[in-house]
Amino acid sequence: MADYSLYCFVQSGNAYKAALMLRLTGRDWQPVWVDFFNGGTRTPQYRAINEMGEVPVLVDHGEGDLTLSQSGVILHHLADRTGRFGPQTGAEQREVLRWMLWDNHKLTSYIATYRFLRKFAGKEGAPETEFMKGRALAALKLFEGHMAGRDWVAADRPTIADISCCGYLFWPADFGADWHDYPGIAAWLDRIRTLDDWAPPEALLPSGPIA
Ligand SMILES: N[C@@H](CCC(=O)N[C@@H](CS)C(=O)NCC(=O)O)C(=O)O
Repeated sequence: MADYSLYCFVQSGNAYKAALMLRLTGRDWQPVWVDFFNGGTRTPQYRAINEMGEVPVLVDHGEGDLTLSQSGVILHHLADRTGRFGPQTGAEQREVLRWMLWDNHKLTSYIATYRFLRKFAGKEGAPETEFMKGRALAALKLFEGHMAGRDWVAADRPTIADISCCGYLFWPADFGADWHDYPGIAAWLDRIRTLDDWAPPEALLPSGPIA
């Protein structure tokens, strides 16, 4: 058995955050595919694993099958376990947390929901989709302002804040973004691609039939 199991599916940028961290830190892990598009996160069996009914879930077999949900918690746990990509000072800790909270609330959540409505739910142009589009584009604009003129999100090196914020951003076509309009984000994504052992979501996460 691998050291870690990750409940995941390839369309999930939140799962990609955990998978990318496992990959960049050279962990021995195995994916457990969740049939999200057919209600796989809503079954009693899955709710017993994660009462929040969400992917990703990480099981750390080396810690007595410690079972973690929320990508931010998973990233912090792996940073603690590996000594990689974590904050090193109190100021960095606050900055990493600040951007991860912002990512979870404003960047990933709006982009993921907009992408879901547009790409998977067939609701392009619907009022709720347009609302989410506005929120997503506002978050990207703000993030571009932050990334312009700096290399990494929260420190002078890549941290779990970068891994969190990039979760959905390797799929710009899915949410109608053109990175030429966001040169700071584009250059940062290129920097992430150059990290040792970086791989895109499709190379790390399992897929299955959507419907
Ligand atoms: N804040 C959570 C978000 C997780 C999340 O929304 N996961 C989606 C898949 S990408 C999910 O499982 N949604 C199931 C649902 O909302 O019913 C995290 O970072 O782990």
